[in-house]
Amino acid sequence: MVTFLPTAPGPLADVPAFERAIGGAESNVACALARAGHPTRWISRVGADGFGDHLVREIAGYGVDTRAVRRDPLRPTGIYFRTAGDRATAAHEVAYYRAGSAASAMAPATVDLTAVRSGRVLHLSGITAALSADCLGLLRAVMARAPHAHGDPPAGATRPLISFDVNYRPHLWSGTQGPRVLLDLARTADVVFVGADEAQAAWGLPDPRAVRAALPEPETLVVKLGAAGALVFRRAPGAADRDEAPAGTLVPAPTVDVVAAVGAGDAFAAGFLSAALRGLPLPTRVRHGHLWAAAALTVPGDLAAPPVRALADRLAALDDGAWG
Ligand code: KDG
Repeated sequence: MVTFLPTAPGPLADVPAFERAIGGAESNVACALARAGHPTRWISRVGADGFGDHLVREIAGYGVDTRAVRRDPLRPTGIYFRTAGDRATAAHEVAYYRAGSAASAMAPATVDLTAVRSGRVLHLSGITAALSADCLGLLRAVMARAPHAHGDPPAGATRPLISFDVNYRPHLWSGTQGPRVLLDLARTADVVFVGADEAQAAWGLPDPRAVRAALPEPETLVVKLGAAGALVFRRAPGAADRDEAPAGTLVPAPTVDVVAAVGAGDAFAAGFLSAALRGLPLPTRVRHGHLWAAAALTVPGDLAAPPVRALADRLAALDDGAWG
């Protein structure tokens, strides 16, 4: 999506002008990973319009392969506007203009499924599921298969590790089915990211243990706790229903001065997946997630340059006492 960022704080009704930037959960993840040197492809649909040109050019500029992006002559590129939000609560207003967008016409018949299945990791978002029945059908089609064996992205994969960010956006769901649909999708993923606040809002689950109890299937479940870090659950290899640490492992996050929270979840997912692709241990994956999120939290837009790898590796190697 093309994103319009406010040039001044305040409610949407009072913002005098907006600056164009790029956003969208999956493309944010792709851009961050590409910028960190991972070969990355973004698969989507945009309009055959100037916004579509801009989006494809910008995303390709990060080093993302955009050759599987289709241009739709009949539907426009989705856009959205947002306010700067409240620094203390991170609350912000959002106005979406994406009903009937080119992306909402994604379906098994309109995307390149060979491309979808070709990577080591396939990252998906619950936002896409909310866009249309076709989009939901696409997610169901690409996620419907047995979970991956060991939670690591396979080299020379025959099928990708499926990573799913729940990204519950209540405004995008009509009716009440959204939370149920998201839970069912999450159950078929290998790695799931969800905020504790989202899990409470969508599913009424009061704490991370309850989230794990409701979502035992994914081999790795990361429940994000905002400034307090993240609690990660991972099934012991070969154990169908037992976690290595039943209470989860708390991985604290560094303290940062938040400028804008939008995009931080995507940066977290990208940092985590980058470390997973490098074969780093699970807590280190979460720490890379935190570090990449910290970079995104301290800029107004969705996207920040991820931390330089050597520095992130050094920080991730510090013991827990240096964190949080
Ligand atoms: O995660 C960031 C996204 O929320 C943002 O870029 C826009 O995809 C978006 C959405 O629908 O909220």
